[in-house]
Amino acid sequence: MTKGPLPLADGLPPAANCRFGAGCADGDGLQPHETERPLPPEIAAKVQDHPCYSEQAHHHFARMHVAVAPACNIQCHYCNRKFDCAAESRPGVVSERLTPEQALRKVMAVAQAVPALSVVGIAGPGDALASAEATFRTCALVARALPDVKLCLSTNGLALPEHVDAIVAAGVQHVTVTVNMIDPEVGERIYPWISLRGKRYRGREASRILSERQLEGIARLAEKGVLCKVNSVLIPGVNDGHLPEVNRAVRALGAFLHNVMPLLSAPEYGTHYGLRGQRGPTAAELEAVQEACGGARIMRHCRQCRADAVGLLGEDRGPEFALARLSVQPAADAAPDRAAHRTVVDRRREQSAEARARALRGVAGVGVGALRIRVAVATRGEGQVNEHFGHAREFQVYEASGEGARLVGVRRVAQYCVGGDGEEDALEGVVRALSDCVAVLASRIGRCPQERLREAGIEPVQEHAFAWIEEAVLAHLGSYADRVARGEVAHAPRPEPVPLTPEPREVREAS
Ligand code: CLF
Ligand code: SF4
Repeated sequence: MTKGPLPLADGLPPAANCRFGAGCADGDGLQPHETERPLPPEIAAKVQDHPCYSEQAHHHFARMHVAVAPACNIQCHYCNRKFDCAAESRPGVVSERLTPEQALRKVMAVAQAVPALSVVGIAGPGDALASAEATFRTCALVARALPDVKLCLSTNGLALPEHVDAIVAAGVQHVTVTVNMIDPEVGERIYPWISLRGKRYRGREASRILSERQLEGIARLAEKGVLCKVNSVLIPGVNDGHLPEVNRAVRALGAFLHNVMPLLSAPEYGTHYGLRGQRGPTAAELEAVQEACGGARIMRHCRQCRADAVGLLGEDRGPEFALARLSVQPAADAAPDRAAHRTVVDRRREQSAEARARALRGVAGVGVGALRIRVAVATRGEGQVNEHFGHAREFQVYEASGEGARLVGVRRVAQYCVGGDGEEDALEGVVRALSDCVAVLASRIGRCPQERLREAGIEPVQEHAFAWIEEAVLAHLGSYADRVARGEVAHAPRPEPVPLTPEPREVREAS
């Protein structure tokens, strides 16, 4: 367990029914450690090792999804579920469907092999509450077998009001509700139909009913002390201008966190939007809406997981735990390993916080003034700059200033170094995806990519290999500011990155 309290942002007053002390306020753009105050201990205990609810935790803790919920009770224009697909990395896709008993076998196998496991989630491939029997049976089995692992559900919210009591009884402490609109006029462009108690509704009426039930469900979850995260899919031209209103509404009802995610609409996904040419947002558009939603706590590290994802967010361990590969002997629990991992993480967090404080003092010494830069980081977890440039499937982009370093987003890229053809294309993709960054920090960067990055005005930096991320980012800010002051570097606005989520060259499985 972390020793220090987790922060809660200062800002707007809390919602009337908010149990989180300062409500969901955030978004002043300043650094958490400077502007936030501690979360109440009972909330801190719920989020400190949940990789989605805490950006800090996502460096250290893993989640797994069990695909026990194939059915859905609504249709979204961005959805096309695939039940036997290993090639697409997006929600709604799985390699195999599981019964609750199979899910438990898989959970036990993962728990034995992955001491970082802290959360078991049910996120489809359909709606967790449209397959409520399987969902709650799975929760009961997992809760009995692994009481120290958190349970998490994701739902579209249509069936939420009548399941809140069952959620509480099952010991589920985290529920994600996807809310893309509160205005049925917007909703009718996202949802062609919903199905409720055997009746199908269409058009605005469908969206009105969906929205009412989502909001009622969120309010009831907050009343019961269940942490509720709202996911919203940003669909340019459909709900981009509307999401700040959604943010205000869900925050007022007590939602803890708001995750604004980009629409994924590649034509090969076969969704209505994909086939109609509806584009997703650029990184700049996504950030603009996240900032406009700045009144609530905003999640910026979502990886838009598959419904059978396993591992750290962004990691790719699902295929290791396919049913056919599991031992016929049930795996024994490894609770002591998880406890030991938590102790190690506590120590890492303390070391990282000390290093960040040191780095901030260093930056103050240099005097960076109003300088604000973006730096990309290659990491495979543990909060360190510890990934080779050529192995990275994503880069975490930090904004650094005299106030600190904050994550502004994660850019997925095609892995550069997989051997064979296509490396140049992959490298160009990385350069485009990181064009707003002045530097990329990695544990190692090959000579070819170094040259290309320099040509593009992105400094390749290896000297912070295995340093804590924020410490490294701030150290780079100090060095950059120093060079700007001496006239060695001309600081100028950087071009916008495009595209936001290119398809990786080699997608096997992801979350
Ligand atoms: Fe899974 Fe969702 Fe729970 Fe996380 S994912 S059910 S809250 S344990 Fe996380 Fe994945 Fe984003 Fe979801 S990164 S898609 S927000
Ligand atoms: Fe697909 Fe989820 Fe929408 Fe159902 S609620 S149609 S599973 S995205």
